[in-house]
Amino acid sequence: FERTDAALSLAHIFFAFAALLLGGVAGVLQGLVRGGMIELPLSIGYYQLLTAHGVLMALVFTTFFIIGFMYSGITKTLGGKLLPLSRKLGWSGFVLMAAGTVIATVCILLNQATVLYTFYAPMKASPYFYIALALLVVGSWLSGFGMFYSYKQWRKTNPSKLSPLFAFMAVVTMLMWLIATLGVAATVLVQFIPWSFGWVETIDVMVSRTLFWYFGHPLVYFWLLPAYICWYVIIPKIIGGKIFSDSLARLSFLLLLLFSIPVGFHHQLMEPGIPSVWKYIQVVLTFMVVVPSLMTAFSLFASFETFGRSKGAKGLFGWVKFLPWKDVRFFAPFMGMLIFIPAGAGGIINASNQMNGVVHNTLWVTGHFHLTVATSVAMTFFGITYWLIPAMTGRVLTPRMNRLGIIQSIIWLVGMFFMSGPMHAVGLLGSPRRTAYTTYSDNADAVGWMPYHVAMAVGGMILFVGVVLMIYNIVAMLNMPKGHTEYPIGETAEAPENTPKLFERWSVWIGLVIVLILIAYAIPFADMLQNPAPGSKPFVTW
Ligand code: HAS
Repeated sequence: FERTDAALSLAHIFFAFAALLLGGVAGVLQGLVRGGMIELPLSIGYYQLLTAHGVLMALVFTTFFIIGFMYSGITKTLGGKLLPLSRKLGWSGFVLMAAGTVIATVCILLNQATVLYTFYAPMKASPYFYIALALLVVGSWLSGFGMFYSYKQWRKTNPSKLSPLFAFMAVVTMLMWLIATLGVAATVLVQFIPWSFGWVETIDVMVSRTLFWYFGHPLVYFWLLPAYICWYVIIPKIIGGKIFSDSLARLSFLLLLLFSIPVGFHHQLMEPGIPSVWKYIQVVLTFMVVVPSLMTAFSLFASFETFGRSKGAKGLFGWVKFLPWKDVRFFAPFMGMLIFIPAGAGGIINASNQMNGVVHNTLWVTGHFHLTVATSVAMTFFGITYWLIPAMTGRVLTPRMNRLGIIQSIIWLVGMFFMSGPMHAVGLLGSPRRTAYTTYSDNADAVGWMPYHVAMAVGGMILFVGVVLMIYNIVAMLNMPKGHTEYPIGETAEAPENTPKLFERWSVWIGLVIVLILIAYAIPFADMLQNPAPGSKPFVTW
């Protein structure tokens, strides 16, 4: 890697981990407050901390890490050097996103944006918070354009070749992000900014929630897809095996692109104002988006098993013992995969209309996303960090750092077990999410929830140790001995030439995404614009 290219990715990664640290402090404190274990000084509020925790960890840590990681992979696989325009776009994106993060964080710390990370109307923040969010989104678009540009130029100079799998997957991820963020950009620019400046008096809550969730569900796949890039492309190389199938990997990403957007209503199943038939259609599409994840599970099992058998493994699970358990680059992401099995099952429960009635707005949902994004995705990102930083800084991971990495991963797993387990259980007992410490005037049920909340807080403290150790490890990695660290990119078992050319006909895939979005959203959204919720004025009349 050239220094300037490495600097771009590293800037993103370091910024991401700074956000993780700040978000972690806010996270552990809000957990202790909720469990009734501490009271906050200086009139700092529970919801203020919860907002800081959600925004910094779920939105900032992820976005910065993902862009830094994908830029590094684009550089590596598309010629080893970034094109000047891509580099410029990458840095401009970084500056805008960093500015947005700083402004948003200041607003939250000043208690001017205590609206949680979903910033649902009619909770109102300072207009500067929404402007900051817009900067974050526009910055990420610039980075996306930088990646598209590199990919397009590569294809121009290699017209007959199939693009590298990593680059293809990064393009799908950023395409999905671009299409999805149009929803959040629309609600921020057209609704929240004018309303928070006082230029208009009211805000249509139903429209804003719908635009938010049009973005909000693909947002979770924006977190997941880079983890899948690691699982598909990087992990086979680390274990010494091969990618099971290039076509299957590409097809699963294309299916994720198609089905991850037109499903936002599964977050709104309990909301009035959306006719059941549209909820039903989007639930069906939600079950479609599960398919590429099942394909991913199949492909991973196939990669592991093929590798194990090539080493002489026998029996159904004999291959397990041939995996490199002592290598943190494998161990951390693998634990993420393992946890994704129950995490994904939880998602399928959420998506089922009747069961959603049981779990919606309870701590179960918080448990679900601490397994998905905060375990499967975060642990994969940690695993990536243990080779990405050495590869970018020209250093080699020492056995001691490797051990510390494994210890950090185990701490994370134990912390999540204590936190996410009780969240799921107490959610089923009815404990609501996003609620400060209360016993509801010593109501017996609410008092019964308290031991679970204390267990969650204990989990939060263990996780905080995990965050601190991760930060220590990152700093320590900068002082490791100089040397070459491989950027692990796997090879496919079968010749990638067999992959259908259709997979890179973007007009077809973008066209299909638009059709699916129109089927799922056009009529209910137009209906919403004309027939507002009671108390709201029509958004438009025609
Ligand atoms: Fe979700 C709520 C449905 C996946 C994140 N989700 C949330 C929220 C977040 C979130 C943040 O339908 C809360 C939003 C808020 O604040 O209100 N979710 C799903 C479904 C899936 C799903 C159907 N979610 C995710 C992922 C996330 C994420 C991924 C982050 C990264 N989710 C919902 C619904 C709600 C929801 C409702 C709304 C709830 C409500 O009422 O508010 C699916 O995509 C899951 C599919 C996954 C699988 C698992 C495949 C397993 C694999 C691993 C293989 C392992 C190997 C290793 C190979 C089918 C790929 C094994 C080795 C051995 C040795 C055994």
